[in-house]
Amino acid sequence: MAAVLHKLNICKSITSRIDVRLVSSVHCGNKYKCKLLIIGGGTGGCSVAWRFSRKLKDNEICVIDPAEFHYYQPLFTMVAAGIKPFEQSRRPLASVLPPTVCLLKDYAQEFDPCNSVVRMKSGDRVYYDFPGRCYGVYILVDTLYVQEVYNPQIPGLKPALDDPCSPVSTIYAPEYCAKTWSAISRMKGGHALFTFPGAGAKCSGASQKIMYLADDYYRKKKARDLVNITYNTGSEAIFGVPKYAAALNRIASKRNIAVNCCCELAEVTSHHAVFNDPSGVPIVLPFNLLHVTPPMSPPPCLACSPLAEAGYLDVDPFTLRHKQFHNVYGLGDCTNTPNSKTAAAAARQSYVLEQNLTQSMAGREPTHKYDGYGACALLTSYRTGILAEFLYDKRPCETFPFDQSKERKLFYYMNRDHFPRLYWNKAIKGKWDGPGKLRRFINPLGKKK
Ligand code: UQ1
Repeated sequence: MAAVLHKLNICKSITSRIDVRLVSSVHCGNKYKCKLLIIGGGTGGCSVAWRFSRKLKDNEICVIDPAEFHYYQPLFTMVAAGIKPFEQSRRPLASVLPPTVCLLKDYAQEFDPCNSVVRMKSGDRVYYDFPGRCYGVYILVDTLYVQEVYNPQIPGLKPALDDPCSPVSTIYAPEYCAKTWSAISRMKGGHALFTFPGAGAKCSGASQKIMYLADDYYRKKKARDLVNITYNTGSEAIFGVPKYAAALNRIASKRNIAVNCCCELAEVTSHHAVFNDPSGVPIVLPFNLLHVTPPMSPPPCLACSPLAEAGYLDVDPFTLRHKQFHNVYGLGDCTNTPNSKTAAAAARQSYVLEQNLTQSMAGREPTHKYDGYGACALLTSYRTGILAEFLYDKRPCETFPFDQSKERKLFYYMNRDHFPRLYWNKAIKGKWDGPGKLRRFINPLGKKK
């Protein structure tokens, strides 16, 4: 038994209770059973683990995730702008999960939803079913991985990211965000290119934040005249919500930043980036600094499984229940819900999911509806920011009774100081249902901006 536990590197705080889960250990691997199986300890996974740790008995929840650390990803931009140290962006994964869950440090490899079992890389299996009881079992998958890091698609990009001397970096992976700061602070002049893909990426706000901060950095250094800044996005607009797109276009033009839409990064060479225009014609641009938002996708084990539709976990966009397998729910980055993939979205989804899953566990139909809420606090300089909040239909849904698309100092400080605290203390602990209550309190009449 000790050897088995050692092999799995199970969270130490729960090892005394693990024998409840380990139902057999045979030559083809160990078998575990649980009531709630969570795949991925991201924002959604941790939040749901905490929410159900208050409802289920000890040892009824299993989390599969091989990661050593949990990252607060919005902080990567601040690391890349020299505002915060990298260490503040992460905590050991085991420390941000409830002590009563069983953390299996392994990779989910094969989903078999017909038999309610997930096989892991080690060959061990987790059955999310207790025979003879009717509450069934639920899994959530919570991850969106940066393709270029694990499965390079853009020729030349991965070697450039890995070359410590190249000025190519990304804030979308912990490995490279500190490199962004050294590339920005080292560049003395020339072309600074920032990219965003047409499909398959988290919120586009982060890719712009770092650009506005770089712009401000060069202004402060009195070097802005020596730098050309360009934002090339494969999307049709700078931001998905028209109200904020208009504001961001104004900010970009005021700062002398060129914005090109429908311009997709196709290749990286040592001093040039190749883009495809809408008709597929290559455009070759020189760069002295290249910040890339690599295309992202759910991991292949999910994409190739019966749970996926076009690569993503196929859930109802409102109830978050799987369309076919009703004992499966999903939230976070891996689902095919058409919301912006942000921490704020996952936090709100975790509330809806908790309500619906609780109803399912009681044998009732889920009735709560996720409205697509997402938020992005966009730093626009070292003193200002805007706060985008919106729903599925691209309709703004602002918390404050004033226009949040205007640059304000308040949003800079909230992003720098308040949101990290909200995240670590409330959101991942399943104690934050979104800003709805706050909105009703400070803007009771729902005044339109
Ligand atoms: C939010 O709810 C959230 O989730 C925890 C974030 O991630 C840290 C955010 O960045 C934002 C902006 C929100 C929305 C919260 C308020 C108070 C408007």
